[in-house]
Amino acid sequence: MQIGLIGKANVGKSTFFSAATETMVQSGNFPFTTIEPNIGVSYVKTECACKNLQTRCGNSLCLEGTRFVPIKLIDVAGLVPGAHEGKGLGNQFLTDAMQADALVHVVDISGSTDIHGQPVSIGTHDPLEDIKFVEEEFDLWFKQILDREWPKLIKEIEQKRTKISEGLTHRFTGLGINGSHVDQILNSLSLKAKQLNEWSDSDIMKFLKSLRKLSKPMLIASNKADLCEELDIIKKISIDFPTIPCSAETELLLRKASKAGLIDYVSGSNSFSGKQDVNLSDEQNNALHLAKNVLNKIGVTGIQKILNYVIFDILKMIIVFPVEDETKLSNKDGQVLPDAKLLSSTSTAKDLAFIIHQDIGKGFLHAIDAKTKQRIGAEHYLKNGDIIKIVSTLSRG
Ligand SMILES: Nc1nc2c(ncn2[C@@H]2O[C@H](COP(=O)(O)OP(=O)(O)OP(=O)(O)O)[C@@H](O)[C@H]2O)c(=O)[nH]1
Ligand SMILES: [Mg+2]
Repeated sequence: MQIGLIGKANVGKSTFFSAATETMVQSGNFPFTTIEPNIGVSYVKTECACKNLQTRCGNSLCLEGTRFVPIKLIDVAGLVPGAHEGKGLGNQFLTDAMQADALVHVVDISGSTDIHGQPVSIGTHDPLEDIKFVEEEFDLWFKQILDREWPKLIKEIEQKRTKISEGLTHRFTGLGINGSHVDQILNSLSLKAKQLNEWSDSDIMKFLKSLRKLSKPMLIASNKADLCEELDIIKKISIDFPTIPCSAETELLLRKASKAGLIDYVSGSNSFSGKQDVNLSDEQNNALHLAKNVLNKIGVTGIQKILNYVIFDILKMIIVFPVEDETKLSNKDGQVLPDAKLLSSTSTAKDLAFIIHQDIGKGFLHAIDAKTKQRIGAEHYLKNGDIIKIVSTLSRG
């Protein structure tokens, strides 16, 4: 699973990335600090299956029954109006972003960055403008790709060398779009039976917009919320766009302080605590005081909430714990709940087998639900929190 961080220049994408991945990348209060994409590992936070057991599993990614499951995060260059035509850093940005399964659009909600990414006074830029222009850049870029191919596509269909759905899919496969996305949109817009040369401009734009929304669902990260006097703007945005307020800078500060052993803080918490035996400098005290004020204002820093929302609420993924020994809930080495897999909510036992290993999938016999001890078949749908043993002719080891 990969989540892409996108948005105008200088809104805090790299700060979000550094905070979420604990990998320091360059950030700065000027546009185009990032040119090449940064790729790193972050985590979504969920309940570990050991929460209901007598003892904790002891996995290094489990903290007292809270499990951290890895996901990939990609931080790309900032976008300017006209990027689809190559302005700013051009449309390489768009190609990089399209490698993701979902997008987090980072917006400076405090209105202190203008459309070109230059710092301006708080509240002087309307963040809604950014949301609209970024979506438009994607749509215009999709349109450009399709326009280029349109005459060829019409010819292929006329000569019966391809069908509408196949031909369209082919034009977008490099962008992580598949036949099922295209089919769903053609059906929902009743375009399947309409000849391509009869499609109006409005049909084309509706198709492309819907295709983008379905294949790259987007959440707005209302960043720099710490700078806002009041948060009414977020309510306004949330009427039309799903959004979560956040302060990437505060999350980064808390993670650094926690890593340095100055405070106890778990990402996603609404508080942190100082350590008794640690003396803080005035500067550190001030910074932590400011961080406390931010948490009082927005509840949590929002970084963890955003990643969790994308994975569980937007992409509707589930977590399943594969084990090799269904009584000890362990692998062959005795590690309890050794792995937590992120799966789509329509995954079956056999899908899990293939995700563990191609050979395990090919030799799938049946599976065992370790909680109920019941045998389950290949087509059995898995649910969140399941602990599953796969029985396969080709089981490893
Ligand atoms: N107050 C505040 N400042 C922030 C926050 N997040 C980032 N910043 C600041 O905003 C500026 C830009 O941050 P970056 O992370 O470099 O922004 P970016 O979107 O990656 O910028 P480009 O790579 O140039 O597109 C830096 O000065 C950050 O310290 C936040 O939550 N609150
Ligand atoms: Mg950056």
